[in-house]
Parts: sequence; structure tokens; C-alpha cells
Amino acid sequence: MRRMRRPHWPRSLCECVRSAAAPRRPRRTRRRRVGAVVVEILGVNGDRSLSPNPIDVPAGRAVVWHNGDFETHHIVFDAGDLDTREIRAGRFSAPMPAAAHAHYHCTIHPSMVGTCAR
Ligand SMILES: [Cu+2]
Repeated sequence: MRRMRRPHWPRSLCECVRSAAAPRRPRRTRRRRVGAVVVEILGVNGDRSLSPNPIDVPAGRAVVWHNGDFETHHIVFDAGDLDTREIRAGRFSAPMPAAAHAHYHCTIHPSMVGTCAR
């Protein structure tokens, strides 16, 4: 006589509850590199969109942008020599070398402007 295969069920209700209550892995976030100057993206508010502004980046140090806003931003230097790519809400850009006396803006929100004063 052939037996029918039983579907896989939890052995007990406890097993089912235990797996449902298992802690979730924390969401991965990109950490900023130690030593980099951090510019906070605050929102779309002209030259007050970024803090600090202007930025003073000592020679040899990098700059990272942290998107503290709810929208995606994309920072580029006006001269075209720096491009953070899109920075989603809550994320950091990669560390970038900052050019002296450079102006930058957000490609998505052109009213967002900043200056590197070194
Ligand atoms: Cu923007």
C-alpha cells in the first residue's frame, strides 16, 4: 500500500511562534570613513541646503555628503571634477577629494548650491 506524502508542518505551535519572533537582521548602512569632513544635506533650500556651507576641507582630507533629507540628491562640482552619484535618503556618499575654491550643486535640485572654501 502506498502512503501519501504529508505536507511539511511545524512540529508544534511553539516552533511556529519562535520563528515568527526571531529577531530581524539590522538594515545595512554605509559607514562614513574616519577623518572625512561631513557635509549634511538638509533639504532643498538654496545655499542653506547644506551644512556647513562653505566647507573647509584641510589638505589631504576627504569630504563625504550625508543625506539627512527624505529625497535623493546628487552632488557634482560645477567644474565636473567630482560626482557623488545619487545619494539616497539616510546614506553617505563615497569619500571624495575636495578641490579648493570649488562650487558645487545638486543635479536634481539646481537651487542647492555649495562652496568648498579651502
Ligand atoms: Cu538635491
